[in-house]
Amino acid sequence: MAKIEKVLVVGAGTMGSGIAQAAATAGYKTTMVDMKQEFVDAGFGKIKTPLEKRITEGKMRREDLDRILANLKGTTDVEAAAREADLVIEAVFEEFKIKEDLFKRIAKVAKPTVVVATNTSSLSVTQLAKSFGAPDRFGGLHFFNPAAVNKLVEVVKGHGTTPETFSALWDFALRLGKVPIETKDSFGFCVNRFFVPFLNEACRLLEEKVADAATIDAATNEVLGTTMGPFALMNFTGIPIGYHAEETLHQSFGAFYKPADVLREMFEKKQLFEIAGKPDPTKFEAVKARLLGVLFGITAQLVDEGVASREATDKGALLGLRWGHGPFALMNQVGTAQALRYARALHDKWGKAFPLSPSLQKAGERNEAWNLRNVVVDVQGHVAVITIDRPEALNALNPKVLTELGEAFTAVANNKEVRAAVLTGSGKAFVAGADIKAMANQTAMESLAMTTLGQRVVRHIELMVKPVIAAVNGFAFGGGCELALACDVILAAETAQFALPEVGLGIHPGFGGTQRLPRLIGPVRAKELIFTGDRITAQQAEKIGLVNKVVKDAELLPEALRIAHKIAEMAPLAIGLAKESVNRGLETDIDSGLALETNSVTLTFATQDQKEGMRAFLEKRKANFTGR
Ligand code: DAK
Repeated sequence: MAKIEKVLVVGAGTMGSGIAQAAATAGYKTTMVDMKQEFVDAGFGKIKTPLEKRITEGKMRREDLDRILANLKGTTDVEAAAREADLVIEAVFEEFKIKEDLFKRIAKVAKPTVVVATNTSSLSVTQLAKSFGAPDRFGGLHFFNPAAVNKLVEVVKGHGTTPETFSALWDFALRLGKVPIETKDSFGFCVNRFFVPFLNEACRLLEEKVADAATIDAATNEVLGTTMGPFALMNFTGIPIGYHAEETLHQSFGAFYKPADVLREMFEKKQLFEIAGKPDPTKFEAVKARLLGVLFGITAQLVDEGVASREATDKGALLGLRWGHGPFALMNQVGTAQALRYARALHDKWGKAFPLSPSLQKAGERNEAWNLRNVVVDVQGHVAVITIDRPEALNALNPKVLTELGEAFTAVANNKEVRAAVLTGSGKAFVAGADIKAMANQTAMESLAMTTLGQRVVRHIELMVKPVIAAVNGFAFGGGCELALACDVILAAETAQFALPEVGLGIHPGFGGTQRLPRLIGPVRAKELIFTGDRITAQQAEKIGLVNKVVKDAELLPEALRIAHKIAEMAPLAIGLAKESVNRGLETDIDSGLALETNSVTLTFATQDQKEGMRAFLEKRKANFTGR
């Protein structure tokens, strides 16, 4: 798959200009195309006006805007632009025929390696791929408004999308600083599938006079931690968007998704909802029961259908919709038994049109919480990759993440197949530190509990027999830097940054930073970093010996895996003993260290691997170590 350098965004409207801005900001040579020059100019205006305002407010430097604009071109000649592009993102009017014609035109002129993505929110990616003619190089990139700012991107696999195309689109989203979630090619993908009927149900509550709009908005804000309820939001984004989206879902998923009469009326009369008034809290419970019933019922269904995972669905709500809670985390809060009752009430009313999710039924009948993971373990042969996956908070370490990290490393330690591990983060951070929100109001005793938990995990990584490679993919701040310091090898991506900013928060490093950093880079350098809280680049970190080496962003994981697999080919017991000798030896005087080494190396002679290693050398063949 060719490297993506030149990006073409077709459509200079709200979404197209936002996507073009995001691509140009990330350093891609980006062309924005539209049918008429005035549309292209308007697209540039949409990009420049808010950024000029930020400059006036002192929130952005002019040179940063100049840099973005230097990466951005506008044209009306789609063919000429398509000839050059490595990636084409279509963001034109949401009509199949218009998109179909466009993809046919692009297919005629584009490079044979071009990757094409549609930003459709309601059409089938698989059907659109047919009009391009090479479904293997076609997928969906569904951005959320405002596309330049909103962190979420749904990366959609059409039936023909190859794994290479999917990962090219996924990596592109990452380079834009977005949090991608994988979704199946199903109408509404993940987020609109539950969000649009959620808005529609709010309309039904209004027309059934269960509550007025102000009350429904206030009840929603209370339960979801939002600042705009359904009606305020629909007024803000425009009624037609919600209406059309609901109508598309209606055609695919049946009666439950039929647009509410009041929504259709507002759409036809081009009116906005009346949202003024004093909310009536006595009606909150009735409103919540219905809205949560829709939310819980549909999100559980879409996960059962394989549209997205539970974790991805929660990320969709947190990042795409800026809710305070994901639906599955919220189900855990109210209890899955209660969540099932809410969903069942709708099922009883609608029958087959609102099917009851089997997984929700199963969990709810036992009132079992969903197991939502923030740490993912992927075992690839003798190597385990442990990924901290909480990108919405830059992988900040809260008690849940620390507990799961502990469990992950225990599982790796106990897995006889695994000989080395790689630790990394998802999104643009390795780990941006201990969770400040979780710590802000902690008492000293609560802080002690978190320190104990965190230090136990970090020490476990340091002491475990199997080597651990930190693949630092982005911010490694505070507790994140300390986590990396406990690893045996530290690789950094070019764009990674390191810092110990704790003193700026009125605390100091608490996961071993005051101890391990001076041992690694010397006390004066460590004190400078700890006392100033300064951020340093990956290159500076390499210079002071904080990291082993810096590699290109795209090569970070492959390089970490290469080293891990190489280690995994060596004698595991000898490596474990060597790791212990180095670590313990650093904490003692040279004579004690050498004594430790003597005992340790002597022990290797009691292993079968020593016999195998030396025999293999003499027999001029590769050793086959078994870890015995
Ligand atoms: N904790 C909680 N949330 C965090 C976070 C953190 N450390 N870092 C980032 N986030 C959240 C942000 O609040 C934001 O959430 P929303 O506002 O969207 O809800 C989201 O992640 C995205 O972050 P930004 O919008 O800020 O992203 P930017 O790219 O603009 O900035 C940044 C990235 C890394 C420069 C910035 O997020 C930042 O400065 N973050 C804080 C970094 C930091 O100060 N880290 C050190 C944390 S203190 C102890 C044990 C351990 C420790 C101390 C004591 N004992 C238990 C006593 C260790 C302490 C630390 O690590």
